[in-house]
Amino acid sequence: MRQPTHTPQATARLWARTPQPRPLPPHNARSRRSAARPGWALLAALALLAGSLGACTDYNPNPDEFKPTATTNADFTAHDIVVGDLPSALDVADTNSDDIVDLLVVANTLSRSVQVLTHDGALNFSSTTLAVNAEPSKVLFADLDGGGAGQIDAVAYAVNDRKLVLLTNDGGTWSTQTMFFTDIVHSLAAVDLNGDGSAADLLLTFPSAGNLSVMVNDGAGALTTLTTALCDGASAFVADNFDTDANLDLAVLCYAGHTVRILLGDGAGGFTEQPAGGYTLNEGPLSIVAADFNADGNRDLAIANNLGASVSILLGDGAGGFTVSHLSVSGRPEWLTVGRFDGVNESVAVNHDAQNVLTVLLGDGTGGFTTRLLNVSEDPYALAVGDFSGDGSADLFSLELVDRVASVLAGDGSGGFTRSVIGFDETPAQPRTAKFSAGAKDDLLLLHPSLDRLTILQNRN
Ligand SMILES: [Ca+2]
Ligand SMILES: [Ca+2]
Ligand SMILES: [Ca+2]
Ligand SMILES: [Ca+2]
Repeated sequence: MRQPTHTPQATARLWARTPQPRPLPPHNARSRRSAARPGWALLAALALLAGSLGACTDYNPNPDEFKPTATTNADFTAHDIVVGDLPSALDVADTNSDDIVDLLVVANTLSRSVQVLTHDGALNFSSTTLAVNAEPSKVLFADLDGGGAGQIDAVAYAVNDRKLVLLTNDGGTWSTQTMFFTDIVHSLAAVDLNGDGSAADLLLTFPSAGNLSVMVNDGAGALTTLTTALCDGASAFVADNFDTDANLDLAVLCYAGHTVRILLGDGAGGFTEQPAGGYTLNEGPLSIVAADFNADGNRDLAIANNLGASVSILLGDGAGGFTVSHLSVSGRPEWLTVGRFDGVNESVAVNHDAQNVLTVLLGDGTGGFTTRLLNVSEDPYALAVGDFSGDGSADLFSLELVDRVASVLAGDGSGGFTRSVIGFDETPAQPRTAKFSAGAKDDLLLLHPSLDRLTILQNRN
């Protein structure tokens, strides 16, 4: 991660031009500036505390280097949706399970509102704006009260205000409930702890406190908060099932100690750690994804170690245990994504901060990986995976900062990619793969914080 070039006096809007929230290491900072941007000084301190780099194994010293073959893209049509002031997060919902997005929700930070947009199926949207009396910086859909997909609710978090806002939808009438936390939330997710499909439970990590909070839902929207002390720098997590019961389990990154902690859920908000202290990674573990890399039916993990120039692969044994290996990659790996780029095996893709390359770790279906480097424009900062070509195998979408472009990297089904480029006037953020119409090809949704709008990149099916 590079040092920010802005002055500390920079306005919120200037910060908003940062296209994607950069890695958010644990921090205590109280200012608006550091709320919108990682706590650089603390990150450096944590990096020093984190100690020496662990050994890397299974390094492929001669990865195939991919050369782009095209520089234009005529496959997408852009549709802009004007929203409130400084939209900084979004989520989508498909309420009738036809794969087509029905609802969008946007956190408008400076408007102090959450905006719900209803899609008519033809790229027309009607909007409901909900005042939240805070500056929301995260937002997600969640069924809080068991109303089902037709009355989906939302949760917003406002880092500047330390507020969590529950927005409950009762037949189109929304009510809000606010909760206050003294510590900053890093990651927020809505989950189903016991796998019964009832109203969502909430999970939050608090890096500075080293805590995980579990907000257990009684099924009707009453939340009971259980706090689990975890580790300094508890940050990103993935919720999945790592053993044989139906209860949701967690893998949580501990930034300061560069470990991943495995928490096996009891379905009621309690967790048992296995093994105590977790597994050691390399420095700066930043992002984590779950997939089944060796096709044995057990969930596995991949973790990007931002300061350790590696991706850790943890193969699950189906009983909550993992076998760990570390794959060396180019510097500063940030955001991991998973896709079947060959149409068959789960593979990993990751961007590298301030470089002009992506790494694809092409899975062989047995837990082994071949490293592919994909040339892109300078400083790729956000990735999405989808089938943009409609051939049944995964493709990549990468946003690149310096030239304000996106690369569409169409997989050839055997691990090769063809690059085409889309240009932007302003740097967009947070690409989401989503479908806005029927057809084999996926569309994309982007956030433009500095332009107060969303952009749908509609694929020409
Ligand atoms: Ca739908
Ligand atoms: Ca489980
Ligand atoms: Ca597996
Ligand atoms: Ca494809």
